[in-house]
Amino acid sequence: MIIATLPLALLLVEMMIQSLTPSVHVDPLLAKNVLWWFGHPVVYLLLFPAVAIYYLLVPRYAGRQLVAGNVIAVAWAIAVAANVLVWAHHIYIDYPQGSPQAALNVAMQPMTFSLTVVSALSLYSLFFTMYRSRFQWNAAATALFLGLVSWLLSGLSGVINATIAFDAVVHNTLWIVGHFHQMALLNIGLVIIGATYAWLPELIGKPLYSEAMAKWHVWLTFLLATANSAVWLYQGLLGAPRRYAVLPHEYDGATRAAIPITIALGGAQLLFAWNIVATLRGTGVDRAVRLAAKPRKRLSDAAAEALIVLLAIGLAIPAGVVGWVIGHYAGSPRTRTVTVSAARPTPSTTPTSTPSTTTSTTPALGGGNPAAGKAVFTSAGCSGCHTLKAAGASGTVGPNLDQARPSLALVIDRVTHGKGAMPSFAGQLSQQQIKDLAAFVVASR
Ligand code: HEC
Ligand SMILES: [Cu+2]
Repeated sequence: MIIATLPLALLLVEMMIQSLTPSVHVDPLLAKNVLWWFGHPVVYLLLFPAVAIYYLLVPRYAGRQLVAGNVIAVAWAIAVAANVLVWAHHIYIDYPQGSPQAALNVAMQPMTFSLTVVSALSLYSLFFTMYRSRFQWNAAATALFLGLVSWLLSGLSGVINATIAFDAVVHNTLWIVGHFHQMALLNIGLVIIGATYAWLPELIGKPLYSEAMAKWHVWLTFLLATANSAVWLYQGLLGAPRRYAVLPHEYDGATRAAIPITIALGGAQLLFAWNIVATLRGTGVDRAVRLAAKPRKRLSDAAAEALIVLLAIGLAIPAGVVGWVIGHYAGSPRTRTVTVSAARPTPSTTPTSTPSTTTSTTPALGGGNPAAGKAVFTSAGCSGCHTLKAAGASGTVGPNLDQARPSLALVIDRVTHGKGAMPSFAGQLSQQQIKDLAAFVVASR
């Protein structure tokens, strides 16, 4: 952690100096390499303690020794060293022409794949430690098991991310957000939850308030957070960009469906808070005594808890479906109108066919106003992904528009329909705004 922090702090200081003295120059590509050289091990620092907890608790609940423990120990020792050598898989898409970065990035692919072997071996040994054991399915053990399942699921989306060809499609989209939330929240998060249920009672010498409540919490967290990540993965594959406060509207349907899921996920954490507070206060002791005296009461307690949770799910799922339906159908008619009429602008040859509503429109630019287009270019967020000198834009996600020199028709088509990582703006921009944009891009070259 300390090793990683110092160079990052240095980078920050350099950037502060740069902002005050523009003549000082921090090479952006070097800065990104430095950030991830130290940043990737920081990501792994989250994983290592979680892995250690698996190795401590899974054998305990399985009642037997870890399968292939020695092999795993050697594998992780190698992984600790090797994980420093995969930093550039975070900047796969950054390779300016003529720089050695492209070759470096390609080399990161096999390096990254080799690291997944260690994770795969770990999952193999942990699952086989549980397999055919008398596994004790209490809340802590369930959390660990579901954490392992999540490690497997998010590991799979990690393996495909490790190829440059696939990353070119999902780079800077919500797919990435879905992937790392599943890894961090569900693998590492469930381990923390499991460890709390396992060790808190031992630490304070009081029983857990409610094992049943803990199990509900663990299952709900797993199911809801998995669904939540799935929505991000899905939106990402459709091209929804990440780091947007407001997404292009075509993604609204899925976002609305995610809202009740997220709220229910937050609500499920109340079960955790309640259980922990009650455990700390020692309510579990009284409860254990009471339950021992009246064994029948236990059933109704568990049933009441279950009823509350079922009610929450029962409300959340229909709300999600309704949200999705509203979101899905609300935006669609507008999208289609734009599509049809914007599809065939024929610049320069047919000045009469262009509607001249604005005085400053030029027929050669398909009825668009370049000055208005410039403002749209900035406000619609094109600058985040594209380089275009005339707009002062230096994004690197999509093609450099100064070099690509797209035709009027291509700009209108891409902005209207999107392609790959480029979102469609049809639901967000009017037909005239798209024409203005196209006029601006074409006039700027
Ligand atoms: C989230 C990032 C992103 C945003 C925002 C974005 N684009 Fe793109 N754009 C891309 C990507 C990626 C491509 C390449 C798509 C492909 O061909 O697969 C692209 C392609 C294009 C092309 C085609 C270039 C060529 O020569 O093939 C044009 C023109 C274009 N974008 C214009 C725009 C305009 C105008 C905006 C603003 C309304 C915009 N883009 C917003 C990512 C983006
Ligand atoms: Cu990494």
